[in-house]
Amino acid sequence: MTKEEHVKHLLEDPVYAIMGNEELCLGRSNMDVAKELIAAGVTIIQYREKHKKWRAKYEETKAIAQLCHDHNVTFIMNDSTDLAIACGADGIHVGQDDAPAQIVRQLAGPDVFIGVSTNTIDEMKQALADGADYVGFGPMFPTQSKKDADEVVTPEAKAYALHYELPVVTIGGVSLENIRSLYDEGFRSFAMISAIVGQKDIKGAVEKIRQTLGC
Ligand code: TZP
Ligand code: MG
Repeated sequence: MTKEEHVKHLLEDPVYAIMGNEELCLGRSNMDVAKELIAAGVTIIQYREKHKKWRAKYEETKAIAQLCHDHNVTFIMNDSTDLAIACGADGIHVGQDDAPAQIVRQLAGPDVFIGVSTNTIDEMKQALADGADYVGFGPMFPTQSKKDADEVVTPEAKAYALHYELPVVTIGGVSLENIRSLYDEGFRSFAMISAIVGQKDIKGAVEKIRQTLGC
């Protein structure tokens, strides 16, 4: 798929699923979770695995990336540019402590789809200047899934995000109960861990989210 097609997934599909760290996935293996996400019709998957070593991540993401490609699903690697290149990921998602987007671009080339985690207006401005393709923005609500999460975003940052130049993927504490409120505020893309892979019935969870959003 081209980068434009990945952007299209982000613009047209509100559901952005983040997987990895088995304790966040009810102990299921990453491959099993990836299969369930694809069966649920998810079109964007980010692999965010903080516990395993490089080689183990490489072995499993080679297979998961291939599965995603076979199903036209955008596969994004969290944190690690070298792993993304090695496994053939479509995209790379970096945080404020990872390689800056412009370095990721130098290393991975013009076609790779790059996301940057942001919490403030300055971070959104910098992500744009660095050549990111989208930003993650949050936490929108308190979250249990990331121990060192930033403070919940300010109303000023939220207002800025709603008129920002790049696609904005909201993240952090997004749930079936509150997702509609974010949608009604104008947000259109939602990255979730606990609301999707933390649910026993992944397919059912995705369906309910889509119903709640009416798309
Ligand atoms: N980055 C900011 S908040 C967060 C990440 C990875 C955790 C999101 O998990 P959940 O369970 O959807 O709140
Ligand atoms: Mg990171």
